[in-house]
Amino acid sequence: MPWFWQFPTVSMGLGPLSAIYQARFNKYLHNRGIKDTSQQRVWAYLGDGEMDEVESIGALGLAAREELDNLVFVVNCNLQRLDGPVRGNGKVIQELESLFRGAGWNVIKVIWGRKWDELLAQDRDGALVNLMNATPDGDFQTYKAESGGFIREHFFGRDPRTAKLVADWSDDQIWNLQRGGHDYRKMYAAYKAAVETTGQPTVILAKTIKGHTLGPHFEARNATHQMKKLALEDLKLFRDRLHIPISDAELGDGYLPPYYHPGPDSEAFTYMLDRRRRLGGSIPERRPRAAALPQPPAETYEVVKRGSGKQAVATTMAFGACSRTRRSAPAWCRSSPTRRAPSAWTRSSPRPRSTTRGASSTSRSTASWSSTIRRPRTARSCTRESTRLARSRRSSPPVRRTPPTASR
Ligand SMILES: Cc1ncc(C[n+]2csc(CCOP(=O)(O)OP(=O)(O)O)c2C)c(N)n1
Repeated sequence: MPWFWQFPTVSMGLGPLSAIYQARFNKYLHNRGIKDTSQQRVWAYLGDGEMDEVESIGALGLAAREELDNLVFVVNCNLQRLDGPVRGNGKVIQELESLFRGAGWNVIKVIWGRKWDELLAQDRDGALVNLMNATPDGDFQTYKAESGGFIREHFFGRDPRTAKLVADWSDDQIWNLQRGGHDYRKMYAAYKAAVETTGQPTVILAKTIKGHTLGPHFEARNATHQMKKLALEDLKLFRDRLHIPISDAELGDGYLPPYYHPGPDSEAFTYMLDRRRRLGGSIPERRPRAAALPQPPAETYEVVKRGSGKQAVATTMAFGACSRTRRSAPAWCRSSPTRRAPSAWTRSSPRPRSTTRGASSTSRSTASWSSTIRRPRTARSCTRESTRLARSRRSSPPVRRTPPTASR
């Protein structure tokens, strides 16, 4: 698979960070007229434990400041990480909400599934909402590792008003009260609201159960992350719960269960293939289209070969000097994407001019180094960048006594 290509996201924290910078780059491409990315969106699917990594939250402010409405985070809040609760004594969803909202994001919480709506509609004095807010994540995890009867007693039973709400309900009905992240209608509504949001990035905080549908030995257990094999009994439950048409005989002892294929003409299969086709293939693929750049002629490097006088030259300075000998290195200058962009960069004067203000005769060489900075006239961010560069040039001492232009 020589062209297989993916972002490196397995180390927790890299996914959120690269998603933000990818979304920002897509905006950049669009704003500079290089590519129409107005219909592209970056979706990052993240864990609630993963949000504790510094990388996960380090660039949230930038995403809001840059108004990245092409970016959606979906945080799978199953309240568990590798081998235990994310916030046993707290509420990670509330915490994440304040974090994202404070950073300027649009926050959508999908906590309760549809079946709770009926109870919430009857909760006139807010007793149920109060109970929901006062129950820490560790308890919610315990409930889903127990049973409907346990939830009746230890959750609803804590307040006579909430106990009354479910008095007519069976334990099974209570057990089947879903969390929002497993209710596809609620999730669809959240996705729709996210893609319709403008001027802000969106985060969807979806409450789920770790090991959902895998049976009582897996769901919401602290060890779920480490459990790699389903016992025959769990396998049968899983099959029944998801209505998978595989017989007991086909399951055998459960060690090597068969794969299920819905058939090449089934609705699910044709839909899946169609989506793949529309995305351009079955796997992420690198499709390089850039033409190979010619090596600049040897004389391009003359300027650095002569040395830098008394001080050691920085790589950046040397590169800048080479780049500036445009007479000898025009090919790669011409093929740089920024020169193709319909922006002010293409309209800058053919000869570089100094942007160093107040360059005295004693700092001639500084002015010369700074002369490579061409100020763009339209792009705000580029103006900021060139000002920053000019400032840093002024504050650092020149490394050459003789301006490179003079030697040409
Ligand atoms: C930086 C880093 N540290 C540790 C790990 C090992 N690791 C893999 S998954 C995981 C727990 C993830 O928990 P969470 O983000 O809540 O996601 P969940 O699996 O519950 O969906 C850990 C610690 C890792 N991948 N990267």
